[in-house]
Amino acid sequence: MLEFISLLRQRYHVVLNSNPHDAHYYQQTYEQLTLAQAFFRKGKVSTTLPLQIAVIGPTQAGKSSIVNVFLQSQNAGVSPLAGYTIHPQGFCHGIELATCNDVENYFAPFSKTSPEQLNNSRYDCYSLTNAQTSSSCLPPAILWDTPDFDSIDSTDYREGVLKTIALADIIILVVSKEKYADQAVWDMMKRIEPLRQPTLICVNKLSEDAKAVILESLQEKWRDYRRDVFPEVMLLLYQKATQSPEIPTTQRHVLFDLVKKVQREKQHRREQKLLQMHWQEWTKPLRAEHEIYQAWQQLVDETIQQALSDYERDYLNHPRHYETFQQAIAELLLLLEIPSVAKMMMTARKVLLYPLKQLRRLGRSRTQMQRSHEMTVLTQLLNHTLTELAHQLLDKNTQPLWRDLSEQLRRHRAAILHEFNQAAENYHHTFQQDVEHAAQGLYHKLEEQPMVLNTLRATRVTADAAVLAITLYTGGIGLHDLIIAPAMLTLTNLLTESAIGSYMKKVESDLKAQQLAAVKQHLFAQLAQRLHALPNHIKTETHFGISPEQLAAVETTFEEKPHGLRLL
Ligand SMILES: Nc1nc2c(ncn2[C@@H]2O[C@H](COP(=O)(O)OP(=O)(O)OP(=O)(O)O)[C@@H](O)[C@H]2O)c(=O)[nH]1
Ligand SMILES: [Mg+2]
Repeated sequence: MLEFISLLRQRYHVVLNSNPHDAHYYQQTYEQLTLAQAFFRKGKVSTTLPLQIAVIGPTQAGKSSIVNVFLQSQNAGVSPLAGYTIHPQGFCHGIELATCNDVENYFAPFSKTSPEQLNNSRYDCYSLTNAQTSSSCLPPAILWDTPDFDSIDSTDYREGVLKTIALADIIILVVSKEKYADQAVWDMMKRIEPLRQPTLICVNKLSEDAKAVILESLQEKWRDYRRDVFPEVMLLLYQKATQSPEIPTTQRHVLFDLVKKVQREKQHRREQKLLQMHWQEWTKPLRAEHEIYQAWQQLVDETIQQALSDYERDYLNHPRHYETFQQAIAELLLLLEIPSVAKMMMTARKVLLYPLKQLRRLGRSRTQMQRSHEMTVLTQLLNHTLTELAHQLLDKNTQPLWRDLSEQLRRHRAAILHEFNQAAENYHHTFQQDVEHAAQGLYHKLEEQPMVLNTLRATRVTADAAVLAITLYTGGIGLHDLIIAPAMLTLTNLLTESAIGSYMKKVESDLKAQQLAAVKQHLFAQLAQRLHALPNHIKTETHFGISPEQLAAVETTFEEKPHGLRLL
């Protein structure tokens, strides 16, 4: 799951940078994912970590001052300049720094540096040092001072804040009299609720008379944003002389009480809850993308289905355009080896010293060079399919992803045409074997009917048609000329009405079925595959590119379905 969250977060980051108009929405989710990623990372190391306490809050609330008060030291840098602390800074109190290696693993790829070396040229750094004090207000723990999360610049160093929050077992929220009601504060408190950290709210820089009002108002805010119990509050009066807050004597042990509420064993459960809460929202743009891809696949399939029916209508079942079976009859004529034709041709040309069967082979390559009507139909259908898809994409232009698809179709159009024509040539070439096979089938059937065979051989029209067939194979005429030649039409009628008439029909319909299957498999299925894969070429900066399979695979690992139903 951690891997998937990391991937998702990285994809949000990329998309965020290329979609300035939706930046706010993507930024929010990106930050939630930063928190979640960090929280899951904590889950991997939490058993070996010392207790972690994070002091968080808006800028100038007095976070660094409170860190110092709890440590009873001057470790944290305090300043009247807003946004003074910009890196997480941890202080080991009552524990050995040397035992904190897992903190380093947790923060990676952030670098650990000394507090002096932290500077605003790099935000992906933190420091971890020994507090060198022993405070009676603080249990053994790493106490973290954090940057603010509300100033304009804070988005630059937000990751460090979120990482520290996710690491914390206890949260100390520091607000001042001016800032306790700020939206940024409560958005953050709401965001971290699923982490279920015992919390202390410190209200700093208070005046005596404001105490009661602020406490009441805080309670109200908490109720508006959180569903858990209102936590312990520490009201800190504005200290004019020391310029630093003072912990009320009655609350010196408040952190020790909070330690008792830490339940690390519930980490895994909380991770699940966090997922459950946000999963649908985080993956919403992914699903929208998948829907578009699915619609694209469907559009491709429908358009190709239409092209196939057009192929049947415009070629296979077209009375004037369908040539393949006639070609089989031309082949048959050569197999008949009509003596009178052979004699006639022999005197006419030297080349015809060959037996007729060999002549057919000789002529084959020339026939293939001629463009058959079938090939013309197929090319037209492809052009029509691509144009139709382009139009449909233009209609859906509203969504960026559809625009990207449209662009890809435009870019790949020439290559697709080329590949298709190549495949069509191959198909046509290979299919000649089927044509030959059909002719041989007819010939063998005729052999079973010597009467018909002899009549055919002796008929004048057969000889005429055979001459035409030879002319076709030697490149003198095209297939279409052959089909419309009266001798051919008469011969075809003769065969249809002969004893092998019904067999002829069967051969013709079998040939068509084979042809349709071949065109479907070798041309249109390939085309569909090519078009289905078009989204893979879209630039990765503009879309998430996480496949439905990847998403489904990670969802199967949920112990509870994200919408709250228990898996049976
Ligand atoms: N007079 C007085 N000044 C205070 C008190 N608490 C904090 N301050 C001052 O408020 C200013 C900000 O305090 P910090 O502790 O640096 O605040 P912060 O929340 O860490 O601020 P950033 O790191 O900038 O986000 C400093 O100048 C402190 O001296 C107080 O009780 N009395
Ligand atoms: Mg500070």
